[in-house]
Amino acid sequence: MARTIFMNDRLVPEEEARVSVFDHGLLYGDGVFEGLRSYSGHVFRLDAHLDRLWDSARAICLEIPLTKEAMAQAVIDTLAANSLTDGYIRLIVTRGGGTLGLDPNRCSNPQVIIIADTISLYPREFYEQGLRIVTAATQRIQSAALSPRIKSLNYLNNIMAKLEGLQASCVEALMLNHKGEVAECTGDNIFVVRSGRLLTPPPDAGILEGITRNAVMELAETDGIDCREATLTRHDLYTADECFLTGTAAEVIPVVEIDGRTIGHGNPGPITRRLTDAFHALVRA
Ligand code: PXG
Repeated sequence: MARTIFMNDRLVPEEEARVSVFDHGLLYGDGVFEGLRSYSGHVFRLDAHLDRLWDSARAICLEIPLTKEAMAQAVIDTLAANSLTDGYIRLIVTRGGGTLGLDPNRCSNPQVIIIADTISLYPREFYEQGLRIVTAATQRIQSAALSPRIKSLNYLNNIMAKLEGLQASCVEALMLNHKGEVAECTGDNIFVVRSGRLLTPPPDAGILEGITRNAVMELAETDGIDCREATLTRHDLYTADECFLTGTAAEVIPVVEIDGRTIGHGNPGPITRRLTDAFHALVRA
C-alpha cells in the first residue's frame, strides 16, 4: 500500500517524497532521527522522543525548522493520513542539500521527514522463549569520538555489530564500550536481575538513553523493584538471574543465552515477566 509521507511542511504521496543526492544525510549520515510507536492511536512518550530529537539536533548544531508543537501535530497527521492507530513512526531531520564537501554550513535546507508504517515485530516465540545473543567484537563508539547519546543517521557502528549477531544467527548483539564494560545492544538497552535487584548500565557507559529503558526503570520503582544504574561486565551478565532488552520496537524482550552461557534457568524470569506485563499495561493505558 502506498504510504503518505510528511515532507517538510506537508503530506505527500510516497512517490513524491524525495531527497536530493546532495543531502548530507545521504552523503555523510549527517542528521538525526527518532523511532516512535503509537498504541491505539496514542503516541507513546511523544514529548520524550521530541526532546531527544531536539537534543540530538542541538548536539550536531542542526536547527530543526519546525517547533516541537508543529512536529507533534505532524506526527498525529501522518498517522491519520495512513489510517494507522497502532504503528511505527520514524522522524528524520537531515542536514539538507549542500556541496560534496563536509561543511554543514553550506547546507541550507534541512529536510524533515515523517514516515508512519505498520511495525514488524519479533516473532512471538522470541518473547515466550527468550533470545539468544552474542557479544560483538565491534565496540560501541566512544563518546569522545561521537556520543552514543546522539541518535544520528550514522548507525554503521551498530550495523557492524548487528552483522556479527546475524552471522551467529542472533537477531541482537551485545556491544561493549572501549573499557570492555557492557554498553547496550545494537538497537536495544540491556538490563539484568541479580538477587531481586534490577541493574542497567549508566548513560556514561556509552549508551543511548532509551525511552523504553526509562519507562521500565519507572515501572520497577512503582512495583517496588530496586533498580539502579551500574557498571556491568560480561561476567555480571553470564551470572545474572535474568536478563532482558528494552526498545521501542522490541518493548521488553527476555534474553536466555549470552555467548553460549545460559542465563538463570534458561527461560524468561519472573521479574522480566512482571515488567513486561507492566509495560504492556502502561502503553495501552
Ligand atoms: N540503543 C540504541 C543504540 C538504539 O538505537 C535503543 C537503545 C532503545 O531506545 P528506545 O528509546 O527505543 O527505548 C535504541 C533505539 C528498529 C530501530 O527499527 C530501533 C532503534 C533504532 C533504530 C531502529 O528496531 N532503537
